[in-house]
Amino acid sequence: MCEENINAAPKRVLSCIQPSGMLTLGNYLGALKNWVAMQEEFDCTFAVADLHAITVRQEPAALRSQIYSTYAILLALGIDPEKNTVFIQSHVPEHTALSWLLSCNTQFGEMSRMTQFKDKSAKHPENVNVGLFSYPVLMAADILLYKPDFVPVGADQKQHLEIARDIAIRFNNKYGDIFTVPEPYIPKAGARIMSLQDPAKKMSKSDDNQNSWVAILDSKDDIIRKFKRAVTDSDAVVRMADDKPGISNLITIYSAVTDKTVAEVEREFEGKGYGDFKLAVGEAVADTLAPIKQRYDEIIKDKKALETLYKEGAQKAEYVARKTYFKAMKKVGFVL
Ligand code: AQP
Repeated sequence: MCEENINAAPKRVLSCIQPSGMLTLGNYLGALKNWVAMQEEFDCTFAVADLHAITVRQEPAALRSQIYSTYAILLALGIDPEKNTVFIQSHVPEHTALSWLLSCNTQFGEMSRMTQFKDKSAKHPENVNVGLFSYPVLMAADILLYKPDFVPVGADQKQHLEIARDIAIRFNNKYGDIFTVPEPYIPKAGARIMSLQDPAKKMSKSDDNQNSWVAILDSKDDIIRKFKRAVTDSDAVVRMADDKPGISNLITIYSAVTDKTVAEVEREFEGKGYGDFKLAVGEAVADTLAPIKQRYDEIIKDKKALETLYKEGAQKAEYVARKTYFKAMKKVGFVL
């Protein structure tokens, strides 16, 4: 390795998660497992994106408890709050402040093309609010404040990162060099986990059907029960195939939690029925999640320690966010 690389500062990565429900196995296998790995290689900023959660209706007491529990789960997974910046988005007011500057530099037309807005407004026709519409601008602010080199993205978030990049480039062209234009980071491994009740849809924590998702904090009994009820087909062969989305999803899950290849899984269950397979998936998932739940139970008991950590996290985040925000304000022409 050349000397230049040895001395180079680690690249910066930013990632957020919404406390819009109980974090699921999908969040874990698709994103959080990678967060834990990324902290070894990058300078990471991780946020609990609570402001985003209220784009759909949240019951106040439940929201508060979900924010605590999401933060505690990050710690229980092994994310180190000393090494990284781990904070709650609403504790850093520069997110909403910068989002106003960005909103005034974002066109109505480009926001109208966002597929997530179309999906979520179709799902909640009684609450098509302005926040839901402008959500990607707040997300652009979340990202651009911290000047990350990379933002990990799943397929569903690609469009939002693209708009954040477009906004950054436009702003820089107009006002000068303010924002770093982030690159997408495609993690080495990241499974897309589908609903256990409708394998055509992704597993989502806000799905009203509780049998469709497995929460990271579910008990072993609940996990096994949910897998037993998982929708499959009548073919009774454990094989990955496009016309077997339910079984394929279970194979993906089993392979992700056991680190076995799909071929190994298919071999292991050759000649066995779906009952045996579903039980094995449930048990393997429960075994993977049990130590996380155990650490979580310890962490959540000590609210004072948790408060100290998220406040320190907010201070670290704000130090960076303020600098970017005031630079942008100054360049736009505000009197500071
Ligand atoms: N089913 C999934 N499979 C793989 N990855 C997933 N992620 C979410 N669901 C799956 C990834 O988790 C990260 C954090 O997501 P988020 O909570 O900020 O928002 P989301 O993608 O909208 O997740 P949900 O669970 O579907 O939330 P709701 O129901 O509130 O909309 C992201 O990296 C996401 O890709």
